[in-house]
Amino acid sequence: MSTVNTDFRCKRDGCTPEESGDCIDGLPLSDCPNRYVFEPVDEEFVNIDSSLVKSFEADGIRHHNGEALNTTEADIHLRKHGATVVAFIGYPGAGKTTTAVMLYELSKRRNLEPFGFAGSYTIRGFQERAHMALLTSGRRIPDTARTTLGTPVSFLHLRLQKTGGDNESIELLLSDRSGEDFEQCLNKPALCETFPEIIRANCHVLLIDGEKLVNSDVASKHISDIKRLVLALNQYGLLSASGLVQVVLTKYDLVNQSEHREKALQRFNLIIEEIKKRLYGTVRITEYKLAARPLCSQFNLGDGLVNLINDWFPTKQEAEYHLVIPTLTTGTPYDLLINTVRE
Ligand SMILES: Nc1nc2c(ncn2[C@@H]2O[C@H](COP(=O)(O)OP(=O)(O)OP(=O)(O)O)[C@@H](O)[C@H]2O)c(=O)[nH]1
Ligand SMILES: [Mg+2]
Repeated sequence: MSTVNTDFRCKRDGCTPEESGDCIDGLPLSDCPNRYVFEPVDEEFVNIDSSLVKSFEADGIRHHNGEALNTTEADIHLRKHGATVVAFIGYPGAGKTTTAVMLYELSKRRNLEPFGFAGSYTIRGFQERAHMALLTSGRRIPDTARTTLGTPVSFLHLRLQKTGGDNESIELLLSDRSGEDFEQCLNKPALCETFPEIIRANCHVLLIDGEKLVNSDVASKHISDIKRLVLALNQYGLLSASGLVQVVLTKYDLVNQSEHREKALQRFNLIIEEIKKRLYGTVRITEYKLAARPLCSQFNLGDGLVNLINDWFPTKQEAEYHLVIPTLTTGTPYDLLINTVRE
């Protein structure tokens, strides 16, 4: 039986909720944006996590504390436990970080049926990224902090479990990289070959910014930039290496309520066609529309996320075997006799 262990710590100097049980700002602990869960979420994770921490120490790497993993830590995790690496690819503001955060937030709130939250080593990493979307940030409109240029790629860990039926679970490492890094690849295509998450990915998620596709002033440039990025990645065989490319139209709520909706969808289809042409036969390509954090009530939070997750689960191949007995015209009498026996 697993038990939830919620030993909260605070990032603020002088605030010690673990001793006093109170927040220095007088907030309920559940609303404090600076808190993080010090211990892993359940007993099963305590065991796994402590070995993870030990190995980090053995390698002289910082003690793991719930923050997003750097590349070395992600590699250690992959070697020890394995995971499906999901590489989010997209230009600044496309919605990469928001997508990762919403996977965590919605699974935790049981709003991602049939997938439920089953643990994370990087709760603090998620919470830091989610902060600007929460009421406690003081914002009226939820937002996500920019992943600024120069920030090295990081990885957020999430374990999801399918509810009902077979209770299958999946370990995910979700990449978080600044969109500017992808812009730099346009002038220096070889750069994308140095992105560890792109090389290790089991799935590449290419995010197309819906907000840009509805705006005819910027749509053409966005489309052209996407095509050039796909060319650069393809030049080094990086996209086909993962076996799955998901092309995702983000901020679908904005697309849907725009008077240029149809035009934007046509533009998205053109991008898909181009990608399919480029990658034909080398990789499985799926396409989705996503409203990870819609601003209008016609959409539910995370509309479209479940489709992405479904693709990340390994597909079960149901093989059918048929016994084929060729009809013999020559052979020994025994050959001819057994050849008369059919299924
Ligand atoms: N309306 C709407 N806004 C969204 C949606 N998803 C993300 N956004 C907003 O789009 C903006 C950019 O999202 P991010 O997740 O920071 O984008 P990013 O790709 O990580 O950008 P960089 O970190 O700059 O590379 C934020 O203000 C989000 O709140 C959505 O589904 N609908
Ligand atoms: Mg970001």
